[in-house]
Amino acid sequence: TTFDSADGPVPCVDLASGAAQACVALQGAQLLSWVPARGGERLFHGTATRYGAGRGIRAGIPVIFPQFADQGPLIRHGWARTADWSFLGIETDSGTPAAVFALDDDATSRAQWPHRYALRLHVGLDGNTLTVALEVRNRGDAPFDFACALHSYLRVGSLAATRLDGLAGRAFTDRSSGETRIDAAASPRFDGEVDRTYLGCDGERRLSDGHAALRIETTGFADTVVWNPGAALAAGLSDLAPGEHDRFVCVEPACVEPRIILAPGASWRGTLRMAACEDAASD
Ligand code: TA6
Repeated sequence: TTFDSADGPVPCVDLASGAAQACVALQGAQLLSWVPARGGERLFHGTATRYGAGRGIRAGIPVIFPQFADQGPLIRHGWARTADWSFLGIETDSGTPAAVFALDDDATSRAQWPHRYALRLHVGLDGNTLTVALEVRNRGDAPFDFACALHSYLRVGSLAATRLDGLAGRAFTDRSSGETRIDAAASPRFDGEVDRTYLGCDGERRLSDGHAALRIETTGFADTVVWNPGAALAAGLSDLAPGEHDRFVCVEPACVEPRIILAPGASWRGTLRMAACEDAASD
């Protein structure tokens, strides 16, 4: 199918399971929409979001590989988010059906990074739960290392009412200042730019905006990046409409530091599971 954007039709795969729905763009295998059985859309999608070959789409869940941001010599956030992935079909072996998308190295990727890899993104819907698993396999004959992330733009009603629990007391690197510190507050305050890489953390996180909440669990991803540009930086982003930074927080399961090292034939898998809850107070 296609998703009708202001920049024209975007080739997508629509997924449905009972009342739950999702839409994955083939460009970047990027989830553009997730509507769980209960409640409405949970992923951010802006009114000024731009689409087009080769450009990162500021919406949904971009897949970041093999470099995080500008932490290395390659193109910012790597090319997995702009490459055209293939849809392999629906797998049912893990119980819940999951759509599988593939991206393997090619001449263009090898010209920038001389490694042979196979990426698979598995997207499963089950009632109020979304499961996204990223798998990286080394299909070459030399080891390589990589960083990766699921750069999830999670929709919120407003930042003032937004809380992100589950990371209190953990050390993070503030990407804007380069400092590593600990915030004793139960939740970061989203009242300006927030760009934090929490290193070596797992467990459950919870994002709530006073009306709806998401329970976020990850396995395999050692780090969590939390990002919102704040009003001042957002004003410089041409693909974000004025005021729309107030409608999302990026909570990104990631492997930033250290990078994952894969021996020939070896693979790594990271999973993000998000469950939609009715409000912050219940379950
Ligand atoms: O994930 C945080 C981050 O690296 C921020 O520093 C911020 O710039 C953001 O990603 C968005 O990056 P992009 O290249 O999509 O504009």
